[in-house]
Amino acid sequence: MSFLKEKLEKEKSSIIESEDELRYKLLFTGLSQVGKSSIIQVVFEGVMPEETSNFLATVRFNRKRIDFSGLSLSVFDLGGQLNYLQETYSTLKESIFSNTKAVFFIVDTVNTDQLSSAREFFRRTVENVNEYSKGAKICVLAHKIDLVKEKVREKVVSTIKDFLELEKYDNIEYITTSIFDDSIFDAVNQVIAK
Ligand SMILES: Nc1nc2c(ncn2[C@@H]2O[C@H](COP(=O)(O)OP(=O)(O)OP(=O)(O)O)[C@@H](O)[C@H]2O)c(=O)[nH]1
Ligand SMILES: [Mg+2]
Repeated sequence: MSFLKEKLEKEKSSIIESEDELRYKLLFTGLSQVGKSSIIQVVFEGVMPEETSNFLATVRFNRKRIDFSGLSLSVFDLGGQLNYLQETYSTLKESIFSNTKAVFFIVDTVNTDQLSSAREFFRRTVENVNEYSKGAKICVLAHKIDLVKEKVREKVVSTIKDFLELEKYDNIEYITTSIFDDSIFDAVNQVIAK
């Protein structure tokens, strides 16, 4: 076996450890800076929303074991920079997407200039879920809604929905969220409670 292949195999088995198979696996994905790490730390780790403003970009991905609401969770936070997503959506996709119970795909409601890239990764997210964790819940979060003026919120939210072509898919939840109010807690609870 070549050195690289061996390294990859080792990495794959370390992503799926036996203890994790018993945990409820949640995946947070989406482009860089959309708020994935902030959501995880605010909802599961008691970090104050204001404390997230200087977070560094996630390198590759992070996995955390968290006990929350009586559930033992395995929470995967995928780094959204393109070089990391390219890796997690290709060589690592089976390990990343297998055994997943719910996937949150986060979209920024303010920086909408990268929506075509978001659509591509959303499409691949659905594809990977269907291939490796059929039946897992998929929830799109139209996030950072606090930054969008009330009178244009509806329009922005429906533009994102159209852009991701959500009408093409069945059973995908679409929720508007912010870490600055209860909406993010409600969204996560709603998805994992079902
Ligand atoms: N206004 C506002 N800002 C938010 C919200 N959620 C996250 N942010 C900010 O968005 C920025 C990026 O957040 P991160 O959580 O690091 O983004 P990420 O998706 O993990 O980025 P990568 O690790 O590069 O993939 C931070 O400055 C956060 O404070 C929100 O609901 N509202
Ligand atoms: Mg991050």
